[in-house]
Amino acid sequence: MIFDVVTIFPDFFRSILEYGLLKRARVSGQVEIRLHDLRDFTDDRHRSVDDRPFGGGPGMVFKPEPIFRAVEALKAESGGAQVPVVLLSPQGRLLTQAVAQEFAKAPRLTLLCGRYEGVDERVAEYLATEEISIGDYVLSGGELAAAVLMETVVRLVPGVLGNEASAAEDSFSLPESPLENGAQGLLDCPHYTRPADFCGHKVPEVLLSGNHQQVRRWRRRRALEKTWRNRPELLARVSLSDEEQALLEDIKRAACEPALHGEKAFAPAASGRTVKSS
Ligand code: 9WO
Repeated sequence: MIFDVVTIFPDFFRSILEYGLLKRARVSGQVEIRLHDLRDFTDDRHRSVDDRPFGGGPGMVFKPEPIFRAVEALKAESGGAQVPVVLLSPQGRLLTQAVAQEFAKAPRLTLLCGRYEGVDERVAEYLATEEISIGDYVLSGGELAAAVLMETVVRLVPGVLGNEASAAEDSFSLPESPLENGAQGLLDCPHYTRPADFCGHKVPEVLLSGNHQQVRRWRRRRALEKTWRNRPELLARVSLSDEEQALLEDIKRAACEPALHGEKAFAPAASGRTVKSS
């Protein structure tokens, strides 16, 4: 997969390309990330990419010509293939795991990063095929958003994660481990490692018990609880098994009666409810 990033700060990306997944994906040749300096597509002596906004107001706006010229140059290079052109902007559609999965199918992706007070709207209207936001907050430019998009998409490119790639996409991710939030699932459950007692803060006993059925139930419960507390809107979009429904009811009840249950207590399965073996 090839990413073409158009930016006035290509050096901004150098360090993130040298670490972890993005580095490995590049070194193994599965992903190529090309950085293009927008100023190389200007035609004036000052290499200016911005101009004053029509209608007045503070600041400067990216003018259309250099961005159009940059994308035209990339199109010519890719021989007329239909390449998605993504403008990173807080006015865009929200980036989710589902959107990332769509992007991961493309052999090539062009990312446009704005700066200053904004980008001439004709870029969004006539050049970009998509306008994408990574969240409801304002950044100083599209570069961090482009980096976020690349990392989440590259993880989904087949082969990049090795064995994990299939695991993450397989339907098996539902029964055993909660789906990642963006994949329309639940938030992840808490994780622990040694020491079992850190300054008196103990790892939940069930995780040390070796009882895999109990561990599975506890993780499910804590994933449901985190989701209910922090992202309740996600619960509306996910279909819960009977066991999960019961766990959720119990979580809500426990939250209303913290003295009886203990807010973070683990309720054992001895409730007389049917426990599915799946
Ligand atoms: C600022 C602002 C303030 C109040 C109401 C709306 C607003 N929109 C903006 C805005 O679009 N600022 C941009 C900041 C101007 C171009 C550079 N900036 C930016 C942010 N580029 N890309 C992002 C961004 C943020 C989140 N997800 C993707 C891209």
